[in-house]
Amino acid sequence: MAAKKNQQFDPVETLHAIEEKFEMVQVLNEEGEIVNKDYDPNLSDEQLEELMKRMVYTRILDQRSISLNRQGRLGFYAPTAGQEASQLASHFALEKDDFILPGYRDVPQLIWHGWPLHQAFLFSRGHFKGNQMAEGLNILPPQIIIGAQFIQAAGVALGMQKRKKEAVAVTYTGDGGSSQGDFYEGINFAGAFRAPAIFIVQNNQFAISTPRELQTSAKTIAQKAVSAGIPGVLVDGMDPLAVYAVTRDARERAVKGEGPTLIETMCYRYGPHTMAGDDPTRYRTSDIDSEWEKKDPLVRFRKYLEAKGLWNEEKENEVIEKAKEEIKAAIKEADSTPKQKVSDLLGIMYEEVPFNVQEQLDIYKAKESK
Ligand SMILES: Cc1ncc(C[n+]2csc(CCOP(=O)(O)OP(=O)(O)O)c2C)c(N)n1
Ligand SMILES: [Mg+2]
Repeated sequence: MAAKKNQQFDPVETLHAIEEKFEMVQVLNEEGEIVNKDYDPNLSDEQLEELMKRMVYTRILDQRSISLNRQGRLGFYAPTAGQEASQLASHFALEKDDFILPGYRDVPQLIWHGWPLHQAFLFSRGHFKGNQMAEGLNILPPQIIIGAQFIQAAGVALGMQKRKKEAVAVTYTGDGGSSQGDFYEGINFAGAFRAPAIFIVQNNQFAISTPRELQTSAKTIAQKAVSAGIPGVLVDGMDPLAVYAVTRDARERAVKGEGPTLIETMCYRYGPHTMAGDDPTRYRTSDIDSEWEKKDPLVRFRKYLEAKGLWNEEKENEVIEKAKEEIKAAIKEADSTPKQKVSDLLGIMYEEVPFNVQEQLDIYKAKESK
């Protein structure tokens, strides 16, 4: 073997050494058994049951949203099945004062943070009322521009730091989002200021049809944290206990003033990218689908809770019925919301309406009153 140019430092070896360090954190295996006691967040029985309820509810919400979309009763919708642990167990580690900056697939976290379901439906329909958040509800509407929320999260976190709030800004994007410039700017800026932010990349293996392997040479997305000088964690995103544990740790560090964390949740979306005509069979095989279905977060958590005597069919059916009823009531409420007018859109943009917008507003109001 040829002598190395520099015996002190081998960049290729260093890269491999760093990459090897990013092992995936798992607490609950596919059989629903605890495999890493040290990382077990030791949730109470009530908490375990609550988290299961939220995951079951959200799976039903996803199924109903897909049907409602097919019936033409919803507009934009990005399916969530497969990502329940990644979404809901990370959210479960947060507090009400924490601020969420979601991507378009992150409706479930917003619902559990307090976004009324009928508003989520109005958002899907492009109705302005879907985007008007109640005072004290610390969320932004789902972001459509990939990765943009990472920069905003750095800003929100910095604001919290300046106001000495004991809270964090939490943002979500996908594996594709981590290829955007905004991703790097966001984590770097938050790192530089030690801002209390948690950056979550839900690596569901595809950015629409582009597989993860074609998006970056990096072995993991979590290791990108190293370039920003912040901690990065790779976690089994189909394992609710592991996702909860790493998010809670990240939150603890953030509120202690130790700065942001990047979390990569390894997961999968079972459905299409959105309901706007994507056909996953053109870029994924059914073998890959079934490999991931074996890792299903609901199945493994159900097994775990059943073994503890905390879950059964009756409880599951109760949640399903409740979800169906609430979804029905919410869609009714969305249906009874007056249709939006052009004057509504112009009227909500400014605290003090500029004269040129006022002119247009008057024209539209006159038209609409006819
Ligand atoms: C800046 C920007 N570029 C491109 C798009 C089009 N687009 C919408 S979703 C998407 C893929 C995103 O994939 P990923 O970040 O992995 O999230 P996932 O949909 O898998 O949850 C793209 C490229 C966009 N919305 N914004
Ligand atoms: Mg993706």
